[in-house]
Amino acid sequence: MATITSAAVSIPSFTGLKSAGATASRVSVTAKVSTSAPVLSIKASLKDVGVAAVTTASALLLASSAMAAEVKLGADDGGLVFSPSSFTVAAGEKITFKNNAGFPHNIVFDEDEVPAGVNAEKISQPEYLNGAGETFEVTLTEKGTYKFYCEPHAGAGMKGEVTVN
Ligand SMILES: [Cu+2]
Repeated sequence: MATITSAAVSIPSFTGLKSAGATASRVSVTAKVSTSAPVLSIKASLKDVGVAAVTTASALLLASSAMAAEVKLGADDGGLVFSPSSFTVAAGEKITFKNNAGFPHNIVFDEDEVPAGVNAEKISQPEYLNGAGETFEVTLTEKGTYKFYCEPHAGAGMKGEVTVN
């Protein structure tokens, strides 16, 4: 099942954030969340997204338990990348993203870079994975190409692509 980080919303403290120009607006929203009153409602909606991902994974787990793909968040050498950054899975195959180095990380599927009809929000993990070994699991059922990125490190090149066939 997907692991939902207990520290659901936190302010990134690393300097890499500064280079994530394309995602700056989203990051600033996150920062507000942790310091102002609307925290609970926004936090709740983020959790709903996580729950949706869990549900999706659960429903398909029985049919696909023999298949799995694991993607490291951060390379063994500490590089801010998904490893592998480009891979292929079968429809219904479980994909596990696992914190490895350089965290926190998150996994955001680009709404413009997923197959038609797929809700990118429902398959993303916007909450940061903060601890070593924390995981996020997702199962993709629509065939096609999906692109995703880590918000804090997209500017440093932490982007990935998965083909479902
Ligand atoms: Cu990252």
